[in-house]
Amino acid sequence: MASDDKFKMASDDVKSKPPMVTRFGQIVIGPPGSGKTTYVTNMADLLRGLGRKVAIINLDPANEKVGYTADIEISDLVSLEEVMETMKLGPNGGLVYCMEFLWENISWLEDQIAGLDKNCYILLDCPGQVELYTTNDAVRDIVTRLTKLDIRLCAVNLVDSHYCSDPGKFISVCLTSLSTMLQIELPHVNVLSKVDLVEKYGKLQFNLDYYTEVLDLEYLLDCFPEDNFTKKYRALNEALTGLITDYSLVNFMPMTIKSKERMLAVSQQVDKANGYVFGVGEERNVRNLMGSALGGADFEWAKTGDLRTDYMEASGEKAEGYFNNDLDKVDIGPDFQF
Ligand SMILES: Nc1nc2c(ncn2[C@@H]2O[C@H](COP(=O)(O)OP(=O)(O)OP(=O)(O)O)[C@@H](O)[C@H]2O)c(=O)[nH]1
Ligand SMILES: [Mg+2]
Repeated sequence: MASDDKFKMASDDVKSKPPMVTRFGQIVIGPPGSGKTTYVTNMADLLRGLGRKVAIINLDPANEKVGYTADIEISDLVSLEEVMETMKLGPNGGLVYCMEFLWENISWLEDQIAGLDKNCYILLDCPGQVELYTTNDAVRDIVTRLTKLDIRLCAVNLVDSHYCSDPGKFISVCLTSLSTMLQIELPHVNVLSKVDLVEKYGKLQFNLDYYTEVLDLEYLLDCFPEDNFTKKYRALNEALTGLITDYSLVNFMPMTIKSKERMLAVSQQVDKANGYVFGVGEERNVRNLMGSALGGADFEWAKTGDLRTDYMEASGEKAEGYFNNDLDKVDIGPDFQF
């Protein structure tokens, strides 16, 4: 068991560090179970397959069984179990404490990152506590510090796509995503994850594009029952849709780890958002550059067409075989299917 001293905040020890090399990466955030760790595992495989050097940083001390080997592991700094026991906290409070502890000891993370290969692309896997991204300042302070060290991050916010089948829940996740974008202050890509399961809890009221573009949320209000019991709930949702629409910041990219095409589309969007496409003296090979550039126009013509055929329409017609492009040469995990 650790002594109280072990978890004493150490803000006084944080010294300013010399500037580090320019690096690019993604910080993967989102509610519990939205698929962050699975995404990090498969995104690392995909990017490595495209020729990038990837380093994974696990910032979730509650992660137990993960499909990747982390290059930097928060549990080497702080153990969730010990925090819960020593500080008499539950799992949620413990996790928030761990992230605050990491911020107070940010020099530890800086030293670890300084030890990584200078050409590596960084993937940060984060805990699923929503308050860490909407109200608590620790994650924002950590990423601000990393940005000052010229680590150019894009936040990838995963939201489980099954929320699309419930209008109230969808409005709520749009609001959480908006609030996360405003709080984290990073280039941001929102992703509807597990889109292969989008209709698991019922058929969607609208096309998938409706949910990815988040354009006319007020149509969702027609899906609420018109009775006295839910009148106030409907009025609340009306106010919220107005707020989300006024900001006009939230939209989503649909993604499933079962589709390399979709994962690549997300990585291309992220490459534009964090500036990776423009590069800074980083070693690049042709395949890697193709990975950043390829396909944008192809995906544009039917933003969700393949997903509708594969996972939503009852036609049962699945795309078979290979895509006859560079993706065929990329070897990634067994979860992928064509
Ligand atoms: N069908 C399907 N399942 C997925 C996909 N992505 C993740 N999952 C499953 O969703 C579950 C949760 O995934 P995780 O990667 O652990 O989610 P997480 O966000 O890291 O969870 P926490 O760390 O607990 O917040 C696992 O059973 C995954 O196998 C997907 O694209 N499709
Ligand atoms: Mg996880």
